[in-house]
Amino acid sequence: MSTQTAPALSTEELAAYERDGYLLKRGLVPKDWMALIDAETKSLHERMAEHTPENVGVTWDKQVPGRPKRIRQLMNSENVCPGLNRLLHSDLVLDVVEGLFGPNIAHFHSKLLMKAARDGTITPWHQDFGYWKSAFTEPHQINCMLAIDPAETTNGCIQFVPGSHKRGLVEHIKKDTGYGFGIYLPGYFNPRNDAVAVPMEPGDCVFFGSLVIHGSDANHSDHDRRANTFAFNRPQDGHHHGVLRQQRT
Ligand SMILES: O=C(O)CCC(=O)C(=O)O
Repeated sequence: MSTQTAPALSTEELAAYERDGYLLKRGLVPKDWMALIDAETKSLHERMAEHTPENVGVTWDKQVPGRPKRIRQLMNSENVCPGLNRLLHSDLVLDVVEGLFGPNIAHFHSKLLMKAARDGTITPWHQDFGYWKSAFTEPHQINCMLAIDPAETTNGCIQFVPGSHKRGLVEHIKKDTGYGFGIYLPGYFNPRNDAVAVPMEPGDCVFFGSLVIHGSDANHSDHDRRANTFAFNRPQDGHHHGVLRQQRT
């Protein structure tokens, strides 16, 4: 149970999440926690290329000849980064999730989205429920995406289509991209004038549901764009890696 006395979210924040389908919480994670996460996720490309533990799942980015091997996505990131594991179980994150999602919270999965400098590829427009509909009957999931590096448009910060969660699930295309993210909306990552880029600083977290349309550009810069997404669902929906909070009945 939460030990906080002040509510994690204001009325304005709750209204913004309901309206837009996402909510940015700036500076949620303290600097010393971020220093640990930064250190533990440094040189991860090289370490995983040398040896990938069995309890994680790595998808490699498209490798351009002459360029290094780069991780695009690492599933079960809590197993390689104790700092992320601490954050996943913390009131810092769970109080916000509870405020937006309700008191019954399970850990669906955690993943690092590495998007390396120069090599990190596009995440085409999609709704997460386009991926998850085979596992769940209802789009009742929530993500918390943590910025580890500063993220802006030049290095592929996340972009959302505000309010798109209200229009329900759209038909997705299924097509191998060679680097994961093989389920996406028609048009792949064509520019959209209804999308809003969300630049983030290390320690900022953006919370979003599984129906809001989002995507992100390739990393065209010399700066990595490491991020980690924790995904949560309801214990009663199954397909989870442990119950994190449950309301007493
Ligand atoms: O890496 C990104 O910017 C986006 C990741 C994403 O859209 C997802 O994991 O659903």
